[in-house]
Amino acid sequence: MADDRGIPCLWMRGGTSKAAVFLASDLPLDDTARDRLLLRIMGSPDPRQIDGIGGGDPLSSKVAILSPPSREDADVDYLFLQVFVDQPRVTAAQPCGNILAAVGPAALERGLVAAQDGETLLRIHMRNTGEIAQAVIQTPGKRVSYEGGAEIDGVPAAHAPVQLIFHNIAGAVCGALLPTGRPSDMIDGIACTLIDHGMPVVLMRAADFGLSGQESPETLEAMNSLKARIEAMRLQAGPMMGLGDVRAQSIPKMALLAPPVCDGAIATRFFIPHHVHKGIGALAAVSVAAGCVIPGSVAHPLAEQPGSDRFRIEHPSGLTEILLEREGADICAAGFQRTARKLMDGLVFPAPERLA
Ligand code: NQM
Repeated sequence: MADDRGIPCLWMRGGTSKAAVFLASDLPLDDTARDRLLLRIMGSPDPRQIDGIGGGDPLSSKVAILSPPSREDADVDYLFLQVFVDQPRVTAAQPCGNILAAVGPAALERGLVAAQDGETLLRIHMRNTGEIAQAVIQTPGKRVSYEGGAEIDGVPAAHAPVQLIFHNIAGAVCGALLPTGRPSDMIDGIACTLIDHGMPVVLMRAADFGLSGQESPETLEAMNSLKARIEAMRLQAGPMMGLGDVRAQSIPKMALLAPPVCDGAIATRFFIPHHVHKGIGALAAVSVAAGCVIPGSVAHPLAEQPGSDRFRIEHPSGLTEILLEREGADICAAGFQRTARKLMDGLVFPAPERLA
């Protein structure tokens, strides 16, 4: 794999994030060698990622690796990697629902899956957690179409919808929906709900930090003592959630919650974990929605319960609608609609190896 010949790469928007999408066969087999190469491709570590294709933001410093299915009940395997912007670190410990929206179109573009005329249903094996997601991609004339009328907050203009549905993703990362077995725990004197419905999240009341929960990401980003306090809580939450020492991890995510103000179910501000999200992660929003229906959780008394199975989660860019299908107290399916777009298809040239 000679770097000077370039490496085939699709640069895709998935939901409100962007990722470099590769075929596993175009990358080194060895994980350490692969991660070192990805750091050079994205331009990390560097706050601006100026010598790579990363955008200097965790939301545009993401990688998806696709390969033929390793399970009979899947059509494609998807491994998500978060490439840290300002640290020489790549992690497979967190999943990503936004980039998941780009996986179906990318798998079709690369010929890993044959398109049907009209819509194509793909079963995506999410290798980070071992779960299957079902994706419906618009494929008129057996070609991926990115054009359509679906709008998501945080992305200008309308595009083709990508529907994503999950079954049994409670405890996908931590092994249990409520990893401590309790709907609420105290950390540093603050009530928290430690939850995993696809993404490990610590739910907290914004009011307990003297905040309204309507602050802008920039305002929160500038509050250094708040950030240090939340990070100290996160380091305690990690072992409580069975995640071990999370100092070098991008999970759990930390959510400040408040009553809704835009006709949604609940308002959120997310630390992911060292930057404030400009919107919300898709699976993180599923975990918040799940928290809203659990009596005794931090979210439950703040939430306006919708009269349907659609939970509109408020965030700094607008609203993200989450479907929660329930049978009694159990959540049997969850889903959301995103859009995705091919931005560039070509060869990427990694920066030179850095001297230690
Ligand atoms: O929660 C950002 C994003 C995400 C994650 C992050 C995501 C999800 O917006 O499913 O999509 O929390 O690191 O891409």
